[in-house]
Amino acid sequence: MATSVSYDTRAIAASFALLGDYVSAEPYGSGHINDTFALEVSQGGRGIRYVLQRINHNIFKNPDGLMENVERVCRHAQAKLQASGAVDASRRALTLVPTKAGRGWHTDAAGNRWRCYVFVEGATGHDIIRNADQAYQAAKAFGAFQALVADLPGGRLVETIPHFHHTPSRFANFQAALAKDAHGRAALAQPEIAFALARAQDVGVIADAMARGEIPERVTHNDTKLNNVLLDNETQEGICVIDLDTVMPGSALYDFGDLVRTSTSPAAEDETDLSKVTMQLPMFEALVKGYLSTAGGFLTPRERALLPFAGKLITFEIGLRFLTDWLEGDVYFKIKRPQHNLDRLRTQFKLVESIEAQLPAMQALVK
Ligand code: ADP
Ligand code: GN1
Ligand code: MG
Repeated sequence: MATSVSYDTRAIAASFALLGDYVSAEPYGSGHINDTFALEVSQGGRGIRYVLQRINHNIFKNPDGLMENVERVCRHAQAKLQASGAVDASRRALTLVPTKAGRGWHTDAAGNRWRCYVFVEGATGHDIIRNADQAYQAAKAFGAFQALVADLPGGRLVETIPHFHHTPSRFANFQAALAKDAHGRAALAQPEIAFALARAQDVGVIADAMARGEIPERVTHNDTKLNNVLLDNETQEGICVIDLDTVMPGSALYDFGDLVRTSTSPAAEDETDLSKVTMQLPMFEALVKGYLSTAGGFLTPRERALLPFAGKLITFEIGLRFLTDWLEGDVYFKIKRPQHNLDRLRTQFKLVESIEAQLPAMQALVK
């Protein structure tokens, strides 16, 4: 849903233990879910930036559980970085700024949950992949993230959104939205609906194998799109994995798959010229190399074998979610134009087709 609400960011910023004077807070980034601001405070006359974020509680029904997860992961990451003697630890993992009351988040009078992070300067979250080195670096960073949280103490993380990557449930949601067609929009997406229905046999491949115990449950990120890892502007190193809202139990395959979805095509997620949408094999190769350089030590043979298919499945799943949101009247993802979700779902399905055509080559590469 498009948001036009304005917030008293000065008052909200005042709740956090910031040692400086409020200068400004500008909307920042291109995330589809939360409201993110680049907050600037002046400290002794020097501008220092933070990220101030409103958690979308329409989507995250348990924001307290979500923030517990985020706090645990940040604490664990920082402890490991400190132990390894990293010099720039505050750029290598997210650091929460506590509130003046010593909490990890602030609740405003309207019930909105806010958090504040140290701003990772000198790094960028890219919406579109530019070269194979970026793909390598992004995949390496997400693999390292999975390795980092593999020994997270304190028990199972809260499931911030249950069944988040249970593709059969996503398919069932799509079928229900189609049956309702509450906004009379199905007529505008007939080829895409047929495309989706024709792939029903794919949806259970990973979820069913997990249920049978053939694929392990791990702590995973679950939203590994390219712009959720910041690449260092100088070195291109994947310096910091961000957007920890969906870190929870899941499959490593969906994490790798979302990198294929977002880092192999030279087109934007909402590109309207579909001729630009294609899975580029050299980018896939770089993703495999980068990912295996950090995750290769713990992946099972079955997980390795399914890496190419995972790229197809999650691209299909996210396409289904855009299609469902289109049918339901744009209630989930932020949109900037009337047919935004329709444009997004078309790029996803075009990419699924491109992956399908190249699956044998992708499988040969992984072998
Ligand atoms: P969403 O869930 O809406 O995608 P994100 O947590 O991904 O929200 O944040 C949105 C954008 O804000 C990111 O894509 C990134 O560009 C930027 N961002 C988030 N956290 C930081 C940070 N600590 N430092 C610098 N930029 C950040
Ligand atoms: C959302 O929050 P953001 O923009 O990083 C969504 C992901 C989708 C993605 C599609 C919590 O990610 O699941 O894959 O959009 N996040 C949530 O671009 O639903
Ligand atoms: Mg994001």
